[in-house]
Parts: sequence; structure tokens; C-alpha cells
Amino acid sequence: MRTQVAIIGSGPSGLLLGQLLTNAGIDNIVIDRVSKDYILGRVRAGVLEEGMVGLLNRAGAGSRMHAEGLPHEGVLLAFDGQDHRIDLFGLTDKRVMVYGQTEVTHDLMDKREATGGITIYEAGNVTPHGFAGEQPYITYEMDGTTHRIDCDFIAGCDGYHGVSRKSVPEAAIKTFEKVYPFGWLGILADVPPVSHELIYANHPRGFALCSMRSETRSRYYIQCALDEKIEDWGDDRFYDELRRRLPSAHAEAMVTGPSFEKSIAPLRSFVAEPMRFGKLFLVGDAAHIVPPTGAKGLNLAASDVHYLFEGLQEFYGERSTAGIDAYSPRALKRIWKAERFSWSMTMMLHRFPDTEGFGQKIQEAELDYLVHSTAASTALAENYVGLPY
Ligand code: RFL
Ligand code: PHB
Repeated sequence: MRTQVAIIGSGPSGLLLGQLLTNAGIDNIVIDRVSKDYILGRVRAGVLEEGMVGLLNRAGAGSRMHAEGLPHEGVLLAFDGQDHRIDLFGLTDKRVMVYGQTEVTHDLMDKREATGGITIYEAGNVTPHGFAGEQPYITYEMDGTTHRIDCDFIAGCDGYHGVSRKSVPEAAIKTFEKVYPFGWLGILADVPPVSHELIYANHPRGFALCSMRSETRSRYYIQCALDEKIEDWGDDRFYDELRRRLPSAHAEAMVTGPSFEKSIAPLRSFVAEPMRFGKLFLVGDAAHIVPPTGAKGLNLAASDVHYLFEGLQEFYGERSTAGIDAYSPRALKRIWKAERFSWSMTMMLHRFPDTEGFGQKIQEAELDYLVHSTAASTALAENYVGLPY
């Protein structure tokens, strides 16, 4: 087989890049090691920046999001028994869209099928080759046979555990990492959200987040120890702990009900530099991870896609390499700002094992300053709704 751009990974980065390329008449193949159903079973992000909303529109995959997504104009920060609203729209003129990553992925898969894009699922041992030279290609195994896809470029959209970054010689790549000493225990339940805007709560017992997927489906998280076992967290225990970490008015108003998904995610900050190695580009989680506190992971994947798509379009349209040459530095500039924001939200909102009472007081002082200073609230709001591309 031959294509112009071979895309490893059928997550949101790979599918969004693939659709923008298809719409621009640039041939591409998406290849993933797992099945479509497995990908659609993963519960992840829920908050989309306007930039991502615009890219989904441009991909032609935005109509269900506009019909079913919830535009939000503010978020609540809770601490010391009170909550305070950050008026995102009033401070920035921008909104965010609450719409699950699972739905984004679903819509992109539907669009890809409707426009005849090729996706190969359940491919074994996907491997990029020859990207340092002029003739890159991918190999994979299926039904006991090794297959080969020749291409002009390889887009590594295969997430943090993917093969693309690992295929780059160690000496050519520099990584930066911070691992946090806790995780998030999250549930999904068909109960109305406790608040119609997201609540990010700082509490001496640990962080809590009340998010949602719709008016009838809630997504709740609590900070937990990394060695916590899911089996030890029945729904009652989860809701009791969540309520303890919220201001009393919310705790009393909370409607509880059986969860149908429960998982623990570790928190990590990670960046790999550069994001281009000859004909191989790293995109999204393959190149960087943020802790979810800033709701930036999926949105950063989208801005990477934007820069790479522009570069590839310029290459095929004008035979200019200026855009693809600029991809890594342009993307990294925005990535580091989102890394900083996600780190600072994480540091401000979580309980750290070594800071005790002093750390708690400092966090409360920072939050109190933040919610009462227009300058500080605006800085938070600008980052939360998404910095410009
Ligand atoms: P993905 O989604 O991991 O997709 C990668 C795809 O590559 C495939 N793959 C391979 N294919 C072939 N060969 C291999 N060797 C392969 N290895 C992997 C995988 O099967 C998969 O299909 O990466 P992508 O597309 O870059 O998308 C990134 C986002 O998924 C991620 O950043 C977000 O989910 C992060 N995130 C959030 N981001 C936000 O913007 N807003 C949020 O509110 C938000 N909340 C979250 C989050 C992530 C979370 N978890 C569980 C990590 C909340 C949570 C709990
Ligand atoms: C979610 O709804 O899953 C979600 C929302 C906001 C975050 C992280 C996750 O910061």
C-alpha cells in the first residue's frame, strides 16, 4: 500500500489530523493496534476549547457537538467551605464546550467512514521505518502476514505508550518529566450534575472535581493515593468522600446513583523535544502529557494537529517545507504554556503529602487572591479557555 501520510493511532489526534487531510485532498491511512470498540470504551476528557471546537467544525464533524454539547461560560473554584465563580466569558469573551472525548472520537470515526477514509484496526506490531531518510514506511502484522505502507510522512498520534516516540534514537530526543504523588479516582453516573458549572475543589482531605457529560450524566473525580484499589471504593464510599470535600450547599444538593465506570488515573507532566525527526512527527499525547487539572490534554493534541495540518497543506499545495519545518518549535511554545498552567492548577488544588498545614494555608491564600483579583482571575480564565494558536 502507498499513502501520502501514514497516521499511527486512531485517538482524537490521529482522527482529527486524518479528517483535515482528507478534506484537503491529502491521502492518508490511520492504523491502530486496538479495535474501534475498545477506543470508544475509553472515558477521558470532557472540556473542549474554542480552538478545538473550530477544528471539529472544519473537519465537518461538529454538528452533534453543537446539538448535544454544553457551552460553559464559567467555572467554580471551591476552598475553605465556599465557592467562587470565575466568569470565563466575562473575562475573555470565550466559552468552553463540555462534550466528551468519547463522543468527539465517535463523530470523527463516523465522518471518516462517510468520506471513505481507510482505518486499519487491531494491527499488530505497528512499526515506523526509514523516517531519517527519504522513503519512510510503516509495517504491521495482521492474519499472520507482515504488511507495509509506504508514505511521504508518518504522524505518530499513538499516545504516551505508543511506538512512535520509542522508535526515535535516544540521543535525538530530550524528555522532561514530573510525576505527582497521587492519582484521580473518577466515576461516571447517570445522575444530574451537582452544579451546572464545573467545580474544582481544594480541601484538606484532597482535591475533588465535579464535571459532567450532559444534564443527566455526571463525571466526578477525587484525588486518591496511587496505591488505592478500585475494589475498595464502592459508590457509597466514593460519594461520601466527594461530599466531604465540597462546600456544604453542594454536598447537600448532590444526587447520587450507581456508577457505570470507575477508574484511577495517575498524574504526570511530560514533554519530549523536538517533535519532528525527519519524516516522523509526534502529535498529542505521544509527545506530551499534562495532569488533567487544567483540562488541556485533548486540547493540546488539537493545537498540534492544527500546526501539523497547516504545514502538510503548505507542503502539498506549495511544495514549501516552511510549515513542517516550523511544526515542532511552534507546537512546543504553546505546549509549554499549557504544561505550566496544568502544573500550577495541580499544585494549587491538590493535597501534597509533605506540605501539611503550611501548604494548605498557602494554597488557600493563593486561591483567595486569585478569586478576588481581576488580574489573576483573568490570567486563569485566559489559560482555561485556551491560549491562541
Ligand atoms: P490517545 O487518545 O491516547 O490515542 C492514541 C491512540 O494510539 C493507539 N496506539 C497505537 N496504535 C498503533 N500502534 C501502537 N503501538 C499504538 N500505541 C497506541 C491507541 O490505541 C490509541 O487509540 O492520544 P491522542 O489522540 O494524542 O489524544 C490525547 C487525549 O486522549 C488526552 O490528552 C486527553 O484524554 C487528556 N485528558 C483531558 N484532556 C483535555 O483536554 N480535557 C480534559 O478534560 C481531559 N480530561 C484527560 C482527562 C485524560 C484522562 N486520562 C484517563 C488520561 C481526564 C482523564 C481522566
Ligand atoms: C472531565 O469532565 O472528565 C474533566 C473535566 C475537567 C478537567 C478534567 C476532566 O479538568
